[in-house]
Amino acid sequence: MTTVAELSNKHTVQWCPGCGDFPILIALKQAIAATGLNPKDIVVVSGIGCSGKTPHYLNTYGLESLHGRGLAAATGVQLANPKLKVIAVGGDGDGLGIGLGHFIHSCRRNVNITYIIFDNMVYGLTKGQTSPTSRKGFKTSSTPHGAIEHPINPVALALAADATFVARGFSGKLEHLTNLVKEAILHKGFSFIDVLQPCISYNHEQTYEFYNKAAYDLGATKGWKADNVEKAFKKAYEWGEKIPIGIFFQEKRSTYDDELPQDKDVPVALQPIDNVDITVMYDKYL
Ligand SMILES: Cc1ncc(C[n+]2csc(CCOP(=O)(O)OP(=O)(O)O)c2C)c(N)n1
Ligand code: SF4
Repeated sequence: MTTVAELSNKHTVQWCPGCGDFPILIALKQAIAATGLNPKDIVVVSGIGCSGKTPHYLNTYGLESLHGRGLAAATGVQLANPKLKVIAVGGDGDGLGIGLGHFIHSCRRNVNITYIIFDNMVYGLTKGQTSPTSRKGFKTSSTPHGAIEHPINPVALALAADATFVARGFSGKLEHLTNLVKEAILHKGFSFIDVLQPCISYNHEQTYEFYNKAAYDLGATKGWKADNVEKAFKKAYEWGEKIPIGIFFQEKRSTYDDELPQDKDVPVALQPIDNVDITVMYDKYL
């Protein structure tokens, strides 16, 4: 059994004091510990951003890839060795701006990875520009007169792209978030969590106070079942005085690696290569 302490390392965490990234990191550690997974079987892959630093702070395998390419790299790792548990993390700018295509395709392919968006509705690392989830009218250095675009709804987008596990968390509700991450890790297929996360430096609208007032637990709502995509859509658009958090939708479907003939017997990463004569390939292609 892995403990939270064993998942921690000595790297200095470089987030601003009070950043909503901290509770997500704790939730991730607690959830991994609760699943009983061995850290040597886990790979945490990120894009670039404040949130992209997460793999550095965990005692698992990790890869900080390129901005917007976390899911592409994570897919490669998972397909090369489906025995690994791959967790992709990144910001709303990373995953819903430059990386948006990867997000939609990962959902519909049902790649067997967990994907957590640290959704602070702003570009944190580059000092506070408007992101794809910023509210219309949100003033930043890149939109001094207010954002003119309508924001993306990540939960609705994941539902539309046929993800098999779609959830929303809030970094101010640690126990709830830990459970969500644990359920997402245990789900077979693409499990997505949009985590509402205050950026105390560059977003003074979606604060802890804002979410604390509005967030309520969908799972504790009488009669709620996360098995109906139409009902999930309706809930995904509830935003304002009340904001639902929890699992919106979950279903079983074969995963991308289930369908790949190359992965059926021995995964690519585990195939013996000692006796492979690569000079044949050199002669043919070089
Ligand atoms: C290809 C490329 N384009 C742009 C950048 C600059 N860049 C780095 S992080 C970032 C956005 C960060 O915002 P977000 O993804 O929301 O993550 P956060 O920092 O808020 O966690 C940008 C534009 C980059 N590193 N690479
Ligand atoms: S800039 Fe925002 S997201 Fe980045 S570490 Fe600071 S508070 Fe967190």
